[in-house]
Amino acid sequence: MTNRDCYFISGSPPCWSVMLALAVKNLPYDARRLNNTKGDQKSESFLAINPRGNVPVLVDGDVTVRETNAILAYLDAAYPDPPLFGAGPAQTAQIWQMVCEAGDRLRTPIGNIVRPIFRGRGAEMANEIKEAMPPVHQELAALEMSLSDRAYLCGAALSAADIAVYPAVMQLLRGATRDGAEKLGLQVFPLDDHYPNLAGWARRIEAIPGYDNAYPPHWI
Ligand SMILES: N[C@@H](CCC(=O)N[C@@H](CS)C(=O)NCC(=O)O)C(=O)O
Repeated sequence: MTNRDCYFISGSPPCWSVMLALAVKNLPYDARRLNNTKGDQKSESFLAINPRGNVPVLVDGDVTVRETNAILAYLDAAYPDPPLFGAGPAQTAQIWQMVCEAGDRLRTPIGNIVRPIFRGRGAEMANEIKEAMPPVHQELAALEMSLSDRAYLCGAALSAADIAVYPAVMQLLRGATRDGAEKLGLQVFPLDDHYPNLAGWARRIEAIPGYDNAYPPHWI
């Protein structure tokens, strides 16, 4: 039992980002899993914590924060070591830029690609899925290139950019390994074959102490 609760839905990339940030900062927390299918996030008790009825939500003592990026910013301000948003204005801006773009250009489109696959509607939605992939590949190729001369997306140190991007990439990989997904030609799995630098980067993230606690429980 800690004085810090992280409310999450298993497999949600934004929740995973927050839990990775807690791991990087070595902050103990109680992972409060909500069952999306049962609508736990719309229950009266949870709406009292977050009237918007979504996750992630961090309750840190007296402070309650919703919205992934707000939580990352809060954690970095409250617990600066190690920093998630770099050192100095230029690096901070570069990291924020990638965090914002990760949401728009990876998390949202990847969510749209994998949702039908997870729901067993991959074949039915094959055309839409195939059309949605090229912009995602374009983003992945840019990340792959940037990782040719650095360990992490914004430099030598892990930052919020890595934490924002990683869960979306993992969600895409999981989608690519679901039954029937091989017919969709997603061209991402295994990651080593398609994006070797990203595969190495993913392994570095997976070595973070506390990584296992953040891993989506229903994926185990
Ligand atoms: N902009 C929000 C989006 C959060 C979000 O989309 N959460 C989803 C899980 S990935 C959720 O709570 N879905 C359940 C619902 O809205 O009922 C953030 O970044 O925190």
